[in-house]
Amino acid sequence: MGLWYDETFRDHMRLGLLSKETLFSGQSRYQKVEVIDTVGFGRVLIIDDVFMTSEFDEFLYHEMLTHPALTTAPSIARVLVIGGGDGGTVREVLRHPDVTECVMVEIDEMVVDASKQHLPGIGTAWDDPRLDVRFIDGVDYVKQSTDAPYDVILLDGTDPVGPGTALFDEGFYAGCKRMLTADGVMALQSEAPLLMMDVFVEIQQRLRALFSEVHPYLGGVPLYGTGSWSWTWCSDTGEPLRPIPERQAAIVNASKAYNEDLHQAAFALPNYIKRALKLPPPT
Ligand code: SPD
Repeated sequence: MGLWYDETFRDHMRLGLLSKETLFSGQSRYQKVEVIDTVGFGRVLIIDDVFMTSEFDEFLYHEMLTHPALTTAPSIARVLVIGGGDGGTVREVLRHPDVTECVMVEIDEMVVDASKQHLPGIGTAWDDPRLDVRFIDGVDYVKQSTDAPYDVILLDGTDPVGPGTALFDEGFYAGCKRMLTADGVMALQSEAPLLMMDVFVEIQQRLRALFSEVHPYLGGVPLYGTGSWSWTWCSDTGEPLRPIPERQAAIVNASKAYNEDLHQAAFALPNYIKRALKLPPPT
């Protein structure tokens, strides 16, 4: 009989996974990093007691963080990923043949090392020559870097608690915008609207202060509290519902979740979210 491993959400709700074995447990200078093998979700990466990704449902998260942005940005030659130490997001980015360079900025080398060793099915693109992994602080990078701006930026961080908080503040988002081309697209994970409405709305407000186009979109990720997850598409030009058909065609057949219909449907918002964001009511 295994042990139950629980994540507690907002002190009133838990998600428990039956664990077979702990494969890795370490404390980096930033956070506690664990990989467990579970009965139902396969191997699971846990950071500071929060479920980050699982072999069972990671595609639902990584495909939806990546492809709405990479199928709509005018150019996708240069892509920056901040966070994403398990490798799932860069794997999806590098499926796009038009990407020539993908820089991944991850603060914690232990997350990448543990993922390479114990989650090889998630990070399948580590050896892609287009990938440049840098173990530096993403906050400093976007505020200080003299690198050329990127066509697409993807933010794949943890939750806004502890060290992850810095990846949700205005200064960080402004730094990301500084590192984005004028017609570039940024997409980020923006938490569970139902469970974390206050956080979700605050993220939208901060992004709206910087970008003229800010569009949250939704999908299911069973590993995360309530299973209902959001990401947000931001840009100063264009809009998210006009994907480039050739870009979609290049990836849809081998995607587990993402397709043309899901792209459109994901941006449809339920009334409780429209009201919270003061968007026009449904007609
Ligand atoms: N509540 C957990 C949210 C985690 C979001 N990031 C996951 C990283 C997967 N690459």
